[in-house]
Amino acid sequence: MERTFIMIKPDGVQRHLVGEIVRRFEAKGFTLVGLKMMKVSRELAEKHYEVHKDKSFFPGLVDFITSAPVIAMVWEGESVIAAARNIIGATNPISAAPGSIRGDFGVSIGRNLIHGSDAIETARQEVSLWFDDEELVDWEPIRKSWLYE
Ligand code: IDP
Ligand code: MG
Repeated sequence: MERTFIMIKPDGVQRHLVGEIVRRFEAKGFTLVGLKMMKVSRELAEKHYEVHKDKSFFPGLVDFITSAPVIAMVWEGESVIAAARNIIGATNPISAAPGSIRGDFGVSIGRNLIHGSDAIETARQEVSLWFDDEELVDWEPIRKSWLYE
C-alpha cells in the first residue's frame, strides 16, 4: 500500500487547523500510520527543501518552517500520494480549488498550511527523512473492505 509524507506547517498549527486537516484525510479513507509534533531544526528544514535551495524564497521558507511546531504525518492508502496533493490543493492558495485545504484556508503562497510529497520517490525519501521505522505503525483498519472493492 502506498504511503506519503504530510506535514502541517507552523501556520496550520498556529491557526488551530490540526483537527480539521487530519479529519479530511481520515474522512477521505486514508489511514494514519505515523504522527508526531516537533520543532524542526534548520538542518532538517534545509534538507527537506533542498530541491529549492537556489530559489529566492528558500531562506524565508526555512525561517518559516522552523518558527513554530509542525505536525509530521505518514498516511497510507491506494494512490494516496496523488490524492493527498488534490486534498491539499495548488501551491498558491489563491489559485487552489475551493474544497482543497489551501483553497479553503489560505491566502498566501508563503503561508500555505501543509506539505505533501509529490511523487513515489520523494514520498519514500521524505518518509525516511522524517520518521524512523519504529515510529511507523502497521495496522489493519476494519473499514478497509468498505473502502476498497
Ligand atoms: P508544494 O508545497 O505545492 O509542493 P513547491 O513548489 O514544492 O510547492 O514549494 C515548496 C514550498 O515553498 C511551498 O509549499 C511554499 O511554502 C514555498 N514557496 C513556493 N514558492 C514560493 C514563493 O514564490 N514564495 C514564497 N514561498 C514559496
Ligand atoms: Mg513540492
